[in-house]
Amino acid sequence: MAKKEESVKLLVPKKSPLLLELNPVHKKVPVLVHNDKILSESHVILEYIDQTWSHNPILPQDPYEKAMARFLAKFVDEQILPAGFMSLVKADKGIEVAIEETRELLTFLEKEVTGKDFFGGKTIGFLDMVAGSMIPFCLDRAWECMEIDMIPEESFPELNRWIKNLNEVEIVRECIPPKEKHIERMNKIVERIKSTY
Ligand SMILES: N[C@@H](CCC(=O)N[C@@H](CS)C(=O)NCC(=O)O)C(=O)O
Repeated sequence: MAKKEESVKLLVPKKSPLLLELNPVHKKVPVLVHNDKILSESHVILEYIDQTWSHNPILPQDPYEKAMARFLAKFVDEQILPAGFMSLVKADKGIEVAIEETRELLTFLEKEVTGKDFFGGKTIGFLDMVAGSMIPFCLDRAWECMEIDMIPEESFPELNRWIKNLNEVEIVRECIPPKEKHIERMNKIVERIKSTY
């Protein structure tokens, strides 16, 4: 993807001094360092990659589809993530209500991926990266810790097919932490959040 003389570094470690230096505003990963240029915030990083390596686009080319991919990525971050994680862990309104609310939000994604291999069409794109990293490979592992089958096959056949397709992509498999280890880590995060509220 990158030319030989270019230098690209994607930081994944936790709050190291380097992370604090590179992302003093949010102090969060991911951070992209490309030829000494520093960028944080995952959507911003993906947009930058899309523009920089434009022969290999991540966002759809059609303006409406591009706007919709951005809209749905924002929806995943701003609505599904807090509903699916924080509200279940806090469960102020009761866990069953929080689960139903989360499932209601997931039905929007179920419709969007219907009949497609990926949100991006035949190959993974911007929304697959955002929703994929957040839903099957993050939230679903936290739900598993809580013994919740949030995306049952019978209610979400299309999302399940999409998750299966994602798991078959080699580069995705290479980036995803081993399930058991990841669930162990998510368990600690769930416990930490629960004890904070
Ligand atoms: N809006 C940010 C969120 C980044 C984020 O929440 N990163 C988490 C890891 S997935 C993190 O660094 N958490 C450490 C912390 O909050 O202390 C993005 O999309 O990049």
